[in-house]
Amino acid sequence: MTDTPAIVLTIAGFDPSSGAGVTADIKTIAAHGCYGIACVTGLTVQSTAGVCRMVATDPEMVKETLDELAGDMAIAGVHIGMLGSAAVARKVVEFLGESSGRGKLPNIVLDPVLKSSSGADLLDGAGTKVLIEELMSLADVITPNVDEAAEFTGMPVSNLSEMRAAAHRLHKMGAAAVVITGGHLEKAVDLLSFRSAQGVEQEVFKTEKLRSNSTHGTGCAFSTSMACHLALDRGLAEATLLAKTYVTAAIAAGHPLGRGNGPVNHLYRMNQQRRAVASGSEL
Ligand code: PXL
Repeated sequence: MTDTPAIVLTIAGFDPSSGAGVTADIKTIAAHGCYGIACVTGLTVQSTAGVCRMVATDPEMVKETLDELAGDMAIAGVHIGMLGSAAVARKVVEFLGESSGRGKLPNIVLDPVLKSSSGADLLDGAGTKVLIEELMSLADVITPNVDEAAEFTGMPVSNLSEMRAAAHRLHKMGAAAVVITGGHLEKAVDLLSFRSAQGVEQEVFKTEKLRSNSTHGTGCAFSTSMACHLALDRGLAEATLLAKTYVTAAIAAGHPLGRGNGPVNHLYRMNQQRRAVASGSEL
């Protein structure tokens, strides 16, 4: 019998085009050799052209799903994406917090999704307040992009020194570790910031920016990849580097799909394996 894979739970919305949300996350989790389980926080009507509508899940359904899964399986990592409503966000807090009586789940990565890349609201003001005031401090890492970091801190975040300052503010607001993703900046720069015995330590990850139309779901893919690497016992810096490498390769391997902003290719490694098998080379 083969070893049981690490189980990674994604708590996120449903994007029927599968570029973002739970169906995309399951692909990312499978690409990392982990076993994915999911709790759907809301449905969206969307295609590569953008989000038309979002309806949050009944909060009781969310709580019951999460309790049922956690009672059944040993969860090694948790990814949180779109929450959909304040009521759902509160149920996720109840599930992850001390009041659950379950003990802390390991490797919780919070991607604080506020809007879709096409600009649709995926969490309202009340939900954002729950996210900032209650959920942020329960996560091991949060992965805001520069716009989300600016919204949470009220500070401008458009270059590396502003990213550093915003990360310090986010620590003061309760975040244990932060990766601010700057994929939209001139150079693709991510900043990892975490508390250590020496105080706050920060590490910068830079790559050339890819010009591509296959960028739908990059935030979900990055944060889910981080949850997988942490679940596989990699440290924060290694997980950040490997997640960035995964997303960059998934963008580069994207196919032109749909009439809008197409999905990243979450399963690009399967194609590499198929090519290796077809050419008779070793895997
Ligand atoms: O990329 C953010 C995001 C997360 N989750 C769902 C989404 C989107 C963006 O469209 O639809 C379900």
